[in-house]
Amino acid sequence: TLCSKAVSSPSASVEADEQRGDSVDRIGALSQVSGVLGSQWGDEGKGKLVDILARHFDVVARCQGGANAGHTIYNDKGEKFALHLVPSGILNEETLCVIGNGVVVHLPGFFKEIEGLDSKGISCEGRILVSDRAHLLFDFHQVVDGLRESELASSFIGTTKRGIGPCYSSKAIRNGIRVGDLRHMDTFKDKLDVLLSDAASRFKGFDYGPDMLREEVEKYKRFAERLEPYIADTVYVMNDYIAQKKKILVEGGQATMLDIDFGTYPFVTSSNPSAGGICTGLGIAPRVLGDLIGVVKAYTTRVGSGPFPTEILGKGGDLLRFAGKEFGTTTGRPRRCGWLDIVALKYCSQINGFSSLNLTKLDVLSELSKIQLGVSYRRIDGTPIKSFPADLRVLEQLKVEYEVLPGWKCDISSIRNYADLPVAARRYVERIEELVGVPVHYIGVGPGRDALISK
Ligand code: 2SA
Ligand code: GDP
Ligand code: MG
Repeated sequence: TLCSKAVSSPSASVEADEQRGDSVDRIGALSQVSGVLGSQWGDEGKGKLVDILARHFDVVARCQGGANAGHTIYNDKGEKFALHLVPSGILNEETLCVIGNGVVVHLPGFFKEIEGLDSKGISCEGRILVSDRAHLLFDFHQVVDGLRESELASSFIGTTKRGIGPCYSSKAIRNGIRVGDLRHMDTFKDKLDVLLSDAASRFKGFDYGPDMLREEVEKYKRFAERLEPYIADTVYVMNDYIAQKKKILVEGGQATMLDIDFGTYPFVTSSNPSAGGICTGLGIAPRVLGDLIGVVKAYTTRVGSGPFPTEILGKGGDLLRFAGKEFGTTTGRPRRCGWLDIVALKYCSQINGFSSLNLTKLDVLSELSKIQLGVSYRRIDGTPIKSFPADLRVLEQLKVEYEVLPGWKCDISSIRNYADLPVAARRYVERIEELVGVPVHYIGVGPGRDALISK
């Protein structure tokens, strides 16, 4: 059923236009350097928001992660785009996209992504800059990712097998190869040999011989030429843009609960998807950072292994998975589903200092007659837990206390004004604001660009 106040054709209504005006004002007022960060375990809908905001920014930059990210966007014609390494600003022709030093770059995937965009009429030439300081992620990193996962057997992390952990390991152990090294092909072969020999000596299943090295070097000679127009000193470019008062939007990949420092270690990714990653991954100063928008799904999902206190097992979880189409954008894996976890969200908001939240996928909860909010944790002995615990054992055994709120039981996907949402939906939004202490400025009620309510 459609909600009684819902307008049937929102794009044609005067009300919707006015509302869009409001949201443009709010978006237009965002700080010179703003960020969009995942505040759960990823897939909150960051790509959609970045695409919407991009029109109001000169630059959209990625600062961490790599092609493990999957950011889904629908353009005005309803065509679907799944972006991995390319920033979600690419659909807006005026926007320059930057892949910062903190990103790990798999060139075969990068060129494939660019070709895919090109075939859909999106030209990337001259619109993407790749940092000369970014590390190259090779096919072998992906193979090693798979071998490590197999070795872990039942305690596997559930990585995307995109080579992320192994590439950041090469970076940290200091034998990684950077984008800028493509300009010195004379030493490239020896550096790559060190990496491949290392992998071969560590993993029995790793097949390595001189042919592989020769072929890989030949391939990278061609990539080096092809990438040359994209390579830049992005630290200089970013700071120059900042000095010129240009507007920069940072697009986070993954999320704080997957952060290598703050997430549910070791069930995390290998970068810092939280606010700190913006500075280290782009070379910009903390004091230039302004608004940081936390993207929060109206419920919670997680792909891969690891603790998930508010997970709904069985039928309830299946219901959310199908209603929300919760399958990995990169790997197609079914996402685990659960209730919104306020304890985790408060922890995440503390770490990042969100100025506002974008609550997404509120429409997905429309069928439910009751909605639960995980508001506090207790140890099995009953003692309250103050904040999100680091200890995996505590996390696995804790008891979540829930608040139960009434559902609204009607379709809200065509509503564009906050006031037109059913009372129960508004109560849900406002209870989240109250509990987290951060205002919700944007509410997603569908995957499309127009399905955004400004509050
Ligand atoms: P990795 O590959 O080393 O970064 O995996 C480590 C953990 O991080 C999780 N991770 C993600 N979680 C949600 N979404 C991600 N992107 C894709 C998407 C995922 C997909 O948009 O759907 O398609 O499966 C993402 N990338 C990394 C991962 O699940 C591990 O828990
Ligand atoms: P990201 O990794 O944070 O960019 O998120 P993903 O793209 O991996 O997953 C979010 C999914 O939800 C995508 O398929 C989006 O098209 C979709 N989506 C985003 N916002 C909304 C919303 O408000 N409602 C609905 N129904 N879908 C949404
Ligand atoms: Mg995703």
